[in-house]
Amino acid sequence: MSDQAQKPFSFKLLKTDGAARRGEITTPHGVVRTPAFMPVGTQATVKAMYPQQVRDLGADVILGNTYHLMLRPTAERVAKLGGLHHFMNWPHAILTDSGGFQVMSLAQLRKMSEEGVSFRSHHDGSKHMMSPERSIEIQGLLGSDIQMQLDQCIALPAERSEIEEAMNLSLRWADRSRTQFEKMGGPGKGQALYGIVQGGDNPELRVESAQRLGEMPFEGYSVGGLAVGEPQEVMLRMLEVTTPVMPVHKPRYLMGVGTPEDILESVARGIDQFDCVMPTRAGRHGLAYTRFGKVNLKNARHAEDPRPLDEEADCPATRDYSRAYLHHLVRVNEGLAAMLLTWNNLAYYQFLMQGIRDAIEAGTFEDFRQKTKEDWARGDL
Ligand code: PRF
Repeated sequence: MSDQAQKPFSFKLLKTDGAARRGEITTPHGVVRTPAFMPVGTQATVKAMYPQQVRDLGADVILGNTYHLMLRPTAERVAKLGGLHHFMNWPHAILTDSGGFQVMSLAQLRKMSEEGVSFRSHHDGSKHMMSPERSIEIQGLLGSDIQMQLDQCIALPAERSEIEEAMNLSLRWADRSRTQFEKMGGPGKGQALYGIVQGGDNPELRVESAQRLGEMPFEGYSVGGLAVGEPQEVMLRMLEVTTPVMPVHKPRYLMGVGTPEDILESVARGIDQFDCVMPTRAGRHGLAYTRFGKVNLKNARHAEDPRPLDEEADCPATRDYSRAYLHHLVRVNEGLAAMLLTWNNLAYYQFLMQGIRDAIEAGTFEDFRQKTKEDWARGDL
């Protein structure tokens, strides 16, 4: 892998506008323009999309999931078949989540200990152990460019003592993850490992977590444990106290967020990377994101509407199909409904990110933010 050795992981901060940042992450599988939205490809596929289509929309990086892929088809099998990029025919950057969050939300009979999480598969009940070391080992077998430490994310609201315990455990796991990552030669292959800030809805714990993590040598830093049941204003307040104490010259990734508004407001508070199932999942449930807010195509009001979702858009799904037709496809539950609406939604998310990046570069982010919010508020007429 000599070409990988020539292209180590790096992050360049190109421009700031207020707290918003425009940057560039270099990985062995290409450059990621930030702020970036990473479409979710949990099962080695961005559901209902061809990889080339995802690329054509402007995605530089997608997200894969350790938990799902370790169970099926297994990380060992993906490695034997040439790694995740080759397996799924996505030659661009891939970020993988560590599995802790998915174990907590999906697996059965979970048991947490200092060592890690033992659990049973939600498919066949088979027994597994996820430790910080095993998670890094799996992400190494998958060959992802950007890897995540194993952490403990707890749902909110929660007691301070519970939040503090999870934060401290996550910090100890950060250290073990780093040791394993170095042992496997990750940095030498141009791969990156991000530490994850926890601390729930407690500002003091958020600051402590970010500071202690910042003293450890990671290529990037994630903010976890948000968008887990708290109001949006609490999430944004946590970002306001956290990002100022995070390393300036490393990328910052807000995990599992969010709506277009969450993304816009989080960029305004210094976040560089996002992932969320929202555009893809909503697309499979008849919901379209557009410049003028959300459109629920299940609704009978679209049954005879000949207009496309947005005639000025570049995406064929958005521009070339009537709302009446999309409504029909959703109502009869056709596969094409999911394909077209996912395409539209990811196109809108990437359009939003491009607008954000252009505005930061031009020093007009504040105007862009206001204008974008006005358009959403106008609603779909
Ligand atoms: N930790 C990890 N993955 C995550 C989260 C987290 O806290 C979240 C929370 N929004 C989403 N995905 N490892």
